[in-house]
Amino acid sequence: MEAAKSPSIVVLTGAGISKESGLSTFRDKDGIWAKVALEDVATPEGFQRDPKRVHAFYNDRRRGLLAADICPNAAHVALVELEDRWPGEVLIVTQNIDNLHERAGSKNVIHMHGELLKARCGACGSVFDCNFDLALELPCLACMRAGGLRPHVVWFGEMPFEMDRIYAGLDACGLFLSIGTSGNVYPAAGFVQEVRGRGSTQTIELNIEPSEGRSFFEEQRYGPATEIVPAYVKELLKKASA
Ligand code: BV8
Repeated sequence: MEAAKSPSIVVLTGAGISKESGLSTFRDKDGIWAKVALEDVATPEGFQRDPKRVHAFYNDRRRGLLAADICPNAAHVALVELEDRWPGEVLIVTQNIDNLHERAGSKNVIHMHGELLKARCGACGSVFDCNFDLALELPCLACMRAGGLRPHVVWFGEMPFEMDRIYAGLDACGLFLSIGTSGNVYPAAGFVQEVRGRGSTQTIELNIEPSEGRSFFEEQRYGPATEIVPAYVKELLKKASA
């Protein structure tokens, strides 16, 4: 069935879209998981075992994200143009905990793995902006209790955020775009199979190299995100205005 002229689009992004902004990926050879074991810093058990170490891991990444030289790149900007000019809805589902999509100007963004610049209190559940180092002895800004603050991110074994809204978006979309993800982490890595099962959704992978899920995509384009994403968005918008 010919896809609708301007179907709704779901864009899944991973660490690869932020690489050329200067942020590390996870599974590249110089990536985060080459330097630290995910079990120690990205699981509830790791936090239970050594909260100081986990806070240090995220404080270091938060300071890195807030550094003056870290800013959105041409791939983030191209997705803003797509959101602004595409006649149908564009939903960005990001696995990233950086804020580069928002800083580029994207409005319709779901952070399924949480946000580095937010903190959550384990005692009262409050979530608040956080651009400072977290520590166990810091009191929660809402309940004033100390000892319960953690980064507002989803660790392995925890439920990603807004899954209902994500699956609704996948159900309705006519185009599923995956950008800069290795396709190793579920449930995000399974989204392409979700949409393939529906039969009427086009699927394309834009990455610097084939991902684990390459065979599930009808189309693949390889190259740096700052080159292939703007080119692909330009093509899409040209087709929509034809
Ligand atoms: C959950 C924390 C229950 C924050 C992260 C099957 C079904 C369901 C669950 C599982 C399952 N099998 C296994 C599981 C459990 C587990 C899992 O997937 N384990 C893996 C290791 C096998 N999943 C979970 O625990 C998840 N929770 O399942 O809850 C549930 C069950 C069913 C349905 C719903 C819920 C929770 C997962 C979240 C974990 N937290 N991060 C943080 O510290 O950041 S995940 C971590 O990996 C990152 O945060 C990142 O979000 C994620 C994915 O990594 P990528 O973004 O893909 O990055 P990566 O480095 O791997 O790849 C980068 C890519 O970019 C590469 O391909 C590279 O080539 C490319 N690239 C590089 N440079 C460029 C480029 N591309 C373009 N241009 C460039 N310049």
